[in-house]
Amino acid sequence: MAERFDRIWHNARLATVRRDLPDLGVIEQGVIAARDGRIVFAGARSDFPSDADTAERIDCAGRWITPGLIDCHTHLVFGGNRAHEFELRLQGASYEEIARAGGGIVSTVAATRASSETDLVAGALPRLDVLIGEGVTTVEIKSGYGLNTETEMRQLSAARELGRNRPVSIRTSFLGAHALPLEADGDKDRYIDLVCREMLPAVAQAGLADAVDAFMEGIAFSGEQTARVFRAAKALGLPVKLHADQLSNLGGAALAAEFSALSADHLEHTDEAGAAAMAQAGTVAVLLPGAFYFIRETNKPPVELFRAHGVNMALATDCNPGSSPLTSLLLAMNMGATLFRMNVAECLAGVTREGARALGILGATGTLEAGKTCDLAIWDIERPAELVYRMGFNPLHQRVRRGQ
Ligand code: DI6
Ligand code: FE
Repeated sequence: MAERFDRIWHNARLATVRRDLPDLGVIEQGVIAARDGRIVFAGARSDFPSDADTAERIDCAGRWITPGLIDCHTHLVFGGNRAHEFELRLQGASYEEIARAGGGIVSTVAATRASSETDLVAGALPRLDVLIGEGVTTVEIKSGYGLNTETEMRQLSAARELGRNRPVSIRTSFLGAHALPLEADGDKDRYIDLVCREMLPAVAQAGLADAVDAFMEGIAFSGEQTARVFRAAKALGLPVKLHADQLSNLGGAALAAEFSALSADHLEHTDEAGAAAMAQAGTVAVLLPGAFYFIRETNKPPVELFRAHGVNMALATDCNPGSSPLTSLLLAMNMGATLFRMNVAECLAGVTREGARALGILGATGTLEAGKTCDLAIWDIERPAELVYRMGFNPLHQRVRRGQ
């Protein structure tokens, strides 16, 4: 009997981004077939069963299909904005100086605490819609602007609600250890106690977090404090990730690797030992060129060391009000290439396969292959390099999520 499909996309060029194929795993004359929201065939037309019984056939007229894009590091849900702080920075203040003077993250915390869940969802939707408009089908969203149990949970709950409001998969990370709230009175250890003993168990109990993140930095938390958060996360069965070596090298990459973190993110100041440890642990390097650009960082992440050691690299927007008010993954790819010298295949894998790996969901999404969720981006381009090359131009023809 002929095989049955709900829908096929034919006359397409596929960038499958499969690891086992060279470069981007390109298949000219490609076909994708879906059933029940999953890919059941992604390959050459010549291998596709000619007697297939298909309910709907979509002629792609030679367009390119990539996996739906994945933004694996965002702080999309927050109150207010920090345009005023941007003005101060234009007058000469640095990102770190503003943070130390009580601006920065804690000012967004005040605005977030004053926002209802409805406000938070309404504020994030326009940002999410811009990402979706570029073919994004999965977005990671962190908490970290509540810094108390109630507001952290409200932020995460708003993130989950976004996934019910729009056809997009949301993955959440609890980032209670993002900054020290004012009421902690400078006592970081006591605040970390609160994170580990109260906030994290409550978040885990409510099923609001898929992973646990922390900000290890001079203006945030030490390696010892980060390790306490990670031990508490592991005890609850949650995977970890880390904002590591962004402004200075405190050994964040190595610490993340020690805890088998899914990813270590930023990494502008990571050294060779850190890169080697990440390779050994299979920890993905999530590079965030929007933050590098916006705070005018001069140290680049050691992309060549990552290549030499075989560390997988992802790219994300880091969308947040302070260091990266960026809602374009396409522009993040362009910046990954121009600022960090990543090549086209690395940039495209960075927002698909490696983004999925950084979220621990590579088994379900991130490449075009049978068995995965049918999340696709269909592009009006002549070659994949166009996705990386242009600035401020969106060639998306259509986005498909779960086969729809
Ligand atoms: N690193 C960042 O770049 C963001 N958080 C972090 O840990 C910045 C967050 C902000 O400035 O609001
Ligand atoms: Fe971040």
